[in-house]
Amino acid sequence: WSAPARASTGDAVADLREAILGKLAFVVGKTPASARERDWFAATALALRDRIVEACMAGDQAIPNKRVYYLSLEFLIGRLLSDAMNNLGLVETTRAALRDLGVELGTVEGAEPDAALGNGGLGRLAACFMESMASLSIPAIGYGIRYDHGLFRQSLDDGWQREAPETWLSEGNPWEFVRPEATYAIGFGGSVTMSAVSEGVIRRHWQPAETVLAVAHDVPVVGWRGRHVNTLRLWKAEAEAPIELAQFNGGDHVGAVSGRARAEAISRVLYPSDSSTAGQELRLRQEYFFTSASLQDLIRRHVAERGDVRSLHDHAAIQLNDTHPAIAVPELMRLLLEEHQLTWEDAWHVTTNTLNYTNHTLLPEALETWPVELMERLLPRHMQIIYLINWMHLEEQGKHGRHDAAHLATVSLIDESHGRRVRMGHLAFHGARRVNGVSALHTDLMRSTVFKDLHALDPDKIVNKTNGITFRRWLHNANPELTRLAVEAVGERVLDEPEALRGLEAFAEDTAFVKRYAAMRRARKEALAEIVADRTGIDIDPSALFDVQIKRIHEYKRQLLNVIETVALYQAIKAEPHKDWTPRVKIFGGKAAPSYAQAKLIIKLACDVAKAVNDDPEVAGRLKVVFLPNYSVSLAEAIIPAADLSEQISTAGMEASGTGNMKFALNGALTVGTLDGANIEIREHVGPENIFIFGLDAAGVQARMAEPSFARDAILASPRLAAALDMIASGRFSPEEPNRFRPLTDDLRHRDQYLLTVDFEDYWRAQREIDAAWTHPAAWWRRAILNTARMAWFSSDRSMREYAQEIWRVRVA
Ligand code: DL6
Repeated sequence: WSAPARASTGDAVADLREAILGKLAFVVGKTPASARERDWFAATALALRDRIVEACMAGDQAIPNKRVYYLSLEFLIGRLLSDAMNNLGLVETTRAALRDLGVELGTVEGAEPDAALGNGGLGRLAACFMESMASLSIPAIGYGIRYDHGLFRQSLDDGWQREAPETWLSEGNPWEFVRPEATYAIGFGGSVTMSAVSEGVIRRHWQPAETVLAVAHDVPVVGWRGRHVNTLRLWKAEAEAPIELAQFNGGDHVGAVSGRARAEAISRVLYPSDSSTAGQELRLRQEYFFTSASLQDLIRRHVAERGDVRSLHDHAAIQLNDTHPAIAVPELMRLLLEEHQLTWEDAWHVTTNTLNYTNHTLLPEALETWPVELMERLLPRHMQIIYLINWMHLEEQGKHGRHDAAHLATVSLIDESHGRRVRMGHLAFHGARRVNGVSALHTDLMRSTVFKDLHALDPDKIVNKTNGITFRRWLHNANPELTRLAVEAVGERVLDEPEALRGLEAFAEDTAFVKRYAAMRRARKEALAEIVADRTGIDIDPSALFDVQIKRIHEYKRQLLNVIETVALYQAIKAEPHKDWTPRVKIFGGKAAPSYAQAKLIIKLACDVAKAVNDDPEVAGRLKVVFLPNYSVSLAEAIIPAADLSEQISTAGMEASGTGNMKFALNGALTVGTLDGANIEIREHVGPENIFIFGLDAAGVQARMAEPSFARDAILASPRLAAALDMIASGRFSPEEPNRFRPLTDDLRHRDQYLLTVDFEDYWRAQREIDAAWTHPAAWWRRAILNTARMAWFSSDRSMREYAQEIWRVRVA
């Protein structure tokens, strides 16, 4: 959808056309006749980047009173062309300019590689927040890593996930500006020496053994209607000495560049882990590398603008996106103490009034801890600072009469229970002014579980900030047809004020509107069917119910529950082939961490079930199963507007928030979900009659887990579940390797950590309720429209306003 801010006048089109041609000739070095789609993309992006720079320079050049610095190891930004065109109000102008040149905008958009600099929710949230901050004119800089290779490319080899490197930078990145003047030295290893400054005052100096350079690469982020432009500054690692010439001249050609390879390895690849710790030394190097570069950069800016580093907290709010940048606590202390000679008290005051921390998971396996031995080796000065912070923290407990060893062990920044490890969550918590969870339930669980004791010491520190999504990307760009409908129904202000979507409620039973809404969905389903046929060879019927689960593959997200329900449905259809079954297409997509064997086996099971079901003529026209390979942001943009049903079925208490759930509901898919994460708030907003909730809630999960034989009891109580498990375990879907799926079925029978067996029957019930609801189109569409109408609160503009007011204390225009 193109914002009407700039009309697509002949002049505007001609200007842009000339600008694109100029870039094509003088930057890309091609003629229109020789240009490939990718060249047209580069030329168009460069022409639009000029417009963004113009918008930036036309904007307020005054030094803002306070800036937000968003530190994130991941920014899952996807493609940027449609964002830029949309926010500049230049979609139609660009389309017309390219058409004049004989080029289709769609093919140019398709030639942009996804910048997959993130794994999933956490990274995509950072991207949405950057866009919202620019749209709200909140002065902000995002800091991250410019990975040469983003999240791996997934292919399916007979249903087995294969990983290949992703190469988004292979032809350069037209959006970025390299800023060699913003280069910082980042140290590793070495030793700490002491020197007496005056009597009783000792200064410590870190002498790193190794230094790597961080070089800034800036990507402009333009806000809605081009009103404000922020920067995403991504650091690339470079060696101080690109080559050891003497070594090279001595004949050691490979050894001469090995230092360079070691330095550059830091920004080479995104770690593909999600909701589990990476636990590698290189990962800690990445974390420290980008955190240190970002802190040095923002301090340099602050000192240049304000002179005195002591006022940093008045003019800077730093948000730590999860614990990945938690090393910021000792690093900011070190910089203030050693580079700026602050006293410990002053440095601690500035640090704890500047830093804030967002927690994104309570799963124990995902909470970062680093071995003390590794920290001492890689960051010896930081480890000393952490010891001192911890000593003062524990002393403080004593002053409040808390001497008991058990209490001190739980609040300590060092976990001594299995080897000595630094608890990065505790470190971030202690060094932050505010700590937030990402949905109401998640924040409550933070207070009552992982951070219970720290919370008791400082009850105002934890606040909730429920996640959001940018509607510019997830409604306007991803679903221009629905956006157009909304504009026609409730007016153009819906583009600026998501609350205006509520006006759609009045149309939920308007036959003409409903017809157009349904036609919109049908068109998107036809488009998705083409993609599915193209990528998998499977034909799906757009008139069937499209039931979609797209997200990282993880046991707690319970794709396996969905696959087992598919098997049970398959058996039920075969048992009663003449019954009037609601035709369904089950669509799966998502990547498994390369080392996560169980998750990869779930993908294989989904693919094997798909093969058996799709080949069985007895269920033809009732059930189809698809696993779409290489799930990505741009694939999500194609899938979400085509979905009728959104699967949000994690074990209650385990999904911190979810944001896919919001994208689907905004686009009018009905949710089948548990009372987990933001599903609970979605239910409050869309109304319980417009969402299908099933299963245990978080308290129920905890209670049930305590029962020793819950899985066996649940399987005994559900012949349907038992039969589905037996069918999988029997090798029916893997005749060439009958025991292939035993690791999955055995785990469910004996452990079932995520309570699939317990929730299965209620999930089955909810699914049959959905089957029945699908047979009443008017009521279905009413619910769908009410979902779209009531999702305004989940705009990331709302999230960002709340952060600005309650965490950062930054004024929003
Ligand atoms: O807050 C963004 C996103 C949530 O919506 C998901 O529920 C949550 O799983 C995800 N967390 C992670 C955790 N990774 N680490 N660390 O990605 O955050």
